[in-house]
Amino acid sequence: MGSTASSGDRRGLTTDDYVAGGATQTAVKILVVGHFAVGKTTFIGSISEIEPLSTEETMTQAAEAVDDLKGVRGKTTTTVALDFGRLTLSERVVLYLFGTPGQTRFVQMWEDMARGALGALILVDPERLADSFPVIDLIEQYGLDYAIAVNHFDGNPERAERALREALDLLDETPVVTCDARNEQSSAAALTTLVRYLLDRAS
Ligand SMILES: Nc1nc2c(ncn2[C@@H]2O[C@H](COP(=O)(O)OP(=O)(O)OP(=O)(O)O)[C@@H](O)[C@H]2O)c(=O)[nH]1
Ligand SMILES: [Mg+2]
Repeated sequence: MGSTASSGDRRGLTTDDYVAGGATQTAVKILVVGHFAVGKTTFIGSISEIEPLSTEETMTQAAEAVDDLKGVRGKTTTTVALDFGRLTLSERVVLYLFGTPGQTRFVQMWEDMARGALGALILVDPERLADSFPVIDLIEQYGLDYAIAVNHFDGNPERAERALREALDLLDETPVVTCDARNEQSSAAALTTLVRYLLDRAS
């Protein structure tokens, strides 16, 4: 779990650039989404300054038939409702992170989750790119701006960003960052990139 945020702009953002005059703190809702087993729970767990709410359940044999465990070593649980965490990005910007289950059978939850969100960080496993298509489609359908965080799993070869952009059919302006969801700094850097992008677009 991430450490408690200290005051000041420890993520390198300057507060006054991003918060309307007079406001002391702005709460920003961000979705952390991605296909099954891409690292959503790990990501929120690595960065949340509060004990993350997690709804992990042991995977059943029934789930094994539908959830593709190929390439996912030693995974025994899956998120059945949502992950929730909080990150104070700067003195005045607080992110509320909602991790949505990756399996398409949970898609009805997305409607509620997407409401009021400023944008989404889409976690992508470069070895399972096709699994990200429906996730990206959904986020676009809800009209949310997003950045891509390529979660680098051990032993996977590096992928050229250009090839990945083409494979995912991304707009040139869509930010793509690599991250290790287990690492607080790395996860924070991905979120900072997303928030900068969202705020630039909003201004
Ligand atoms: N090497 C490596 N392993 C990771 C990384 N992120 C997650 N993992 C591992 O990948 C597995 C799946 O991670 P989860 O965080 O459960 O993935 P999830 O997207 O929440 O999965 P669901 O909720 O079931 O869809 C776990 O065993 C993690 O320890 C990463 O950045 N690098
Ligand atoms: Mg999960």
